[in-house]
Amino acid sequence: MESALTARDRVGVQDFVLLENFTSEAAFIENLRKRFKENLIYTYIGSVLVSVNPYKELEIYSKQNMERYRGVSFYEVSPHLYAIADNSYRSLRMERKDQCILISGESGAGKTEATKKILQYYAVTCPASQQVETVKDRLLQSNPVLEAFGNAKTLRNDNSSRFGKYMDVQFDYRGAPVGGHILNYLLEKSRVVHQNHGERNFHIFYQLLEGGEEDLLRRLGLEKNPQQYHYLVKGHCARVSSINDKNDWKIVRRALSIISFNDNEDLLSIVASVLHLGNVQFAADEQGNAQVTTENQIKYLARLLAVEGSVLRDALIHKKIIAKGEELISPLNLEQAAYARDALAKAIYGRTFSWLVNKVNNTTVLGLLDIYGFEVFQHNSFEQFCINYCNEKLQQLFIELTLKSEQEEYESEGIAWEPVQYFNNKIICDLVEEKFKGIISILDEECLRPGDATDTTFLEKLEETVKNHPHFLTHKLADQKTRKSLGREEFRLLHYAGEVTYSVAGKCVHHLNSLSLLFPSFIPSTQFKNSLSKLMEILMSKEPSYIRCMKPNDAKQADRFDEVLIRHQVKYLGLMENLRVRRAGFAYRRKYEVFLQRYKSLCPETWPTWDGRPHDGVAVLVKHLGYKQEEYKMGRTKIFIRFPKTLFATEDALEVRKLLVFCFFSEYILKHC
Ligand code: AD9
Ligand code: MG
Repeated sequence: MESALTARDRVGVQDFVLLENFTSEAAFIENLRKRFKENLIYTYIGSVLVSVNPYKELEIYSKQNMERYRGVSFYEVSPHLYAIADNSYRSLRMERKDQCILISGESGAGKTEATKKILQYYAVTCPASQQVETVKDRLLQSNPVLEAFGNAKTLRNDNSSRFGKYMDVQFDYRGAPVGGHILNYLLEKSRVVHQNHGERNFHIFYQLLEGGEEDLLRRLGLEKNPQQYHYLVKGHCARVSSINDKNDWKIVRRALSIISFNDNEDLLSIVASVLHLGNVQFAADEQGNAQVTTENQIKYLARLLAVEGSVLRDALIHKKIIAKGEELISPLNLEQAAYARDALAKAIYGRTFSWLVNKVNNTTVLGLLDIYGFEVFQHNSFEQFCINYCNEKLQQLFIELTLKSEQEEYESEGIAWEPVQYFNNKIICDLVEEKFKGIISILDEECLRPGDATDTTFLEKLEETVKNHPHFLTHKLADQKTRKSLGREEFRLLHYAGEVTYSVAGKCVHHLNSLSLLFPSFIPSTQFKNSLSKLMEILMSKEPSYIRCMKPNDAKQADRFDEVLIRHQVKYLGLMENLRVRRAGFAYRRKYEVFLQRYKSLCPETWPTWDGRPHDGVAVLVKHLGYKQEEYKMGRTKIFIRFPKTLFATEDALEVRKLLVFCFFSEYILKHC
């Protein structure tokens, strides 16, 4: 039998708070590495679960394994998503408090997989009935549909979520799921018309072309070959070895029918119309005005979208301006017409996606949040800005709630709290969202200003307003050395996770301007800010659990642990900070009942049973074990132990005792049988 001590050497500790050298990042990473090598991808920091993507199928998600976690105390079993899921579910039922599970991490770290596995856990372990079966089905089946329309292959992840998702699951008084609700955040619509090299458009387009039955494709006027469609060839990788579009199509079709879409074909008509729209071409007439040259596409579009062809054609090559209360129609040049076409394609797709989410919802709490991870590309535009701002907000929530709950626990247990120093990223959130002087305010103001607003005026305004901010930099504001790394149409933000340089060229102001012309009520950045702040309100009202996902390498490979990449994530997920807060007081805490149950065999007075209050039993037990005054504190319902080594000694004693009992029985058997 392996002793507790050697097992710890080999597989590390299952809770970082038990690390002797808890301030050392190297020790932290070493612990992760050991566990990763043994396929132990989950580790705790107190009640926070840290997960490292294994990039291979592990045998830990079976029904039997789910049963192991059902109703079992957090620390009795090895760390797992299921423990978090089960713990939230139990708190929901016992304490009648809404719960939420926040899943964060960078692109490809495993957030979506974690969400799906948690949903599966609930589907299998929660009580069932006919109605519940329907709800479960709908919840589970909404996933492939939303992934088909909202996920795409990117350089970082072959199945990258290009929208944020917050999912509520409602349980009845018996603890059975009776409803669900999904909120979606900012779909990356620019992908509909453009993809970077090595990336794809949303999965649904390829699935439809690869898997769609012949007569369906004929009705939609589509050819099987993705190369025929301008919107599908920008990234030069229509086919990806890890993705089976044909198979996925079957899954999506089935899922669509389970969530009872009778109007499947309408939905697919819209998908097809986006592809046709992408193939609409223009040529300039003598005046330089754009004319449509692809009549065939207009014909299909008219049919699929049920509009008049001539109206659509006119709309694509003209713009409407309202000046001094009068409506003016003026022609577009080639570039403008192409821009309008793409804007229309994005808008159609974006609205279809929202419609789809609504449809899934119309059929209500434990929330699951799976949002896009922090992103840094070579070229970062408005969308990366929104995504990173969202992550910044989640980090802020994490810091506030972790500290808050730590503090509250000490208070409720009657134990003195000493404040901890930590980096609060509120300063960066303010820089983005403050009224009048935040980046979003300035951006919107510039967008709404008619006529002369440009990317440059936006940048100048930004420089003027936030010039002395320690987390903001532009070419003009930078010192000699840094200046070289910044273009004139860029600004840099120092996020909690690291520096990101954003481009304003042609993206920000221009992009927003034309969109707000198409949909006057649509001001994306403020809208995004408002929906985020609503989300934060929802999350604040619930009791949070956290899953922090990490990716071990950029090659999407199993068994590769890239230390540099891991270190970066440890840093920007704020894990060391989290550990420090957790260890600032007591490394380990357990309810008296749980502690007594586990260790009662170590003391003759508590073994085999203790008849008094668990609190008193633990007091007798730790006295017997020789705990010193400064090593622990007795709270109202829990014992708090300050140093890991105290606990290790107790654990080792338990191992030795098990060994003794085992020897005793062996001897007994040998003698008597
Ligand atoms: V993004 O921000 O949406 O781009 P996610 O959602 O964090 O990202 P995702 O869950 O999609 O990442 O995981 C990426 C890939 O890693 C999956 O497609 C799986 O192939 C792989 N993965 C992730 N988690 C697990 C796991 N627990 N077991 C096995 C996994 N493979
Ligand atoms: Mg995802």
